[in-house]
Amino acid sequence: KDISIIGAPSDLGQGRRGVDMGPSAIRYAGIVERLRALDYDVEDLGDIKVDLAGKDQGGDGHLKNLKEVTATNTRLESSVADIISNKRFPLVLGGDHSIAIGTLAGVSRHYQNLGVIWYDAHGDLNTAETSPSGNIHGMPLAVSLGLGHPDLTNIGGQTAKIKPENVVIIGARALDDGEKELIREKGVRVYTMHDIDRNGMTSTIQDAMAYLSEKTDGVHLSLDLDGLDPQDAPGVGTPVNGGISYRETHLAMEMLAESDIITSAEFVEVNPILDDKNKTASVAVALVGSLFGEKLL
Ligand code: DIR
Ligand code: MN
Ligand code: MN
Ligand code: MN
Repeated sequence: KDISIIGAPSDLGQGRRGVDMGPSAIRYAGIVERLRALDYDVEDLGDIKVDLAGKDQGGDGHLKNLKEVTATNTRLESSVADIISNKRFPLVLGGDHSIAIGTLAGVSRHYQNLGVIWYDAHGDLNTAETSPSGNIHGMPLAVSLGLGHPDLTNIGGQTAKIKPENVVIIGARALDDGEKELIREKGVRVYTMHDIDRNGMTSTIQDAMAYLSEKTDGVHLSLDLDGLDPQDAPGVGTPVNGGISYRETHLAMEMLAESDIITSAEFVEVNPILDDKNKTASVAVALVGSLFGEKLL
């Protein structure tokens, strides 16, 4: 596996500043060195251009920064698609989770039946109609399913990039009413914190992998650091108590590495301004290590 890292330094999908520095924080925590130590061929392509100055300069409160988010994801879509065309593994660093719109648009060009693991406290299944905030970082999974504003769903061509039956959400504990409805209507598989508490992470990941591997030709991991408990990952804009532990998340990454099913990945929502001495970026790098096969012994 040859890995290409691309940063998407966007804070346009949510209200706080600082998450645009996520890619820098993750690089500072040593992501390139960590992967090279595992003997991968790693290239860092730097960051895509993001119009940070355009943030909150008017527009629609139901879809904040729509124009800028669209432009950002249009650029990211083509970078990610190119990386896969070059037979390399795209590893995308956020930025807030709105960048998953571009990542998934780019990745899905190369797959007929892309599976998605959405590791997150949230569902990110809102549309302008259901969103309580108007923040697009709460919408990328819906957009990728073809639901939402056409400027977003049309990025990279065809509207629906993924199928609802090819998606699993892991770690959910803060779902909005509209998201719950959509989950039932579309049959998206969700492993809530309750499920993880009951069955443990081992069985959760085994079940998710069995469910996805039957019918998919690739699996994208979209890991929102707020899926973890805020004690372990404090540097996020929308922390929710009662999350997945540091060690459980490593176990999940290690199991994914063993099965070798992940074909693209992104790590998002690291906000160094809200962090405790870059702890959350360091967690992200350690998780990347496990995802790429780092062993304890
Ligand atoms: C909330 C928060 N569901 C929203 N979403 C977040 O604004 O749509 N997603 N924080 O990661
Ligand atoms: Mn209104
Ligand atoms: Mn998210
Ligand atoms: Mn989240």
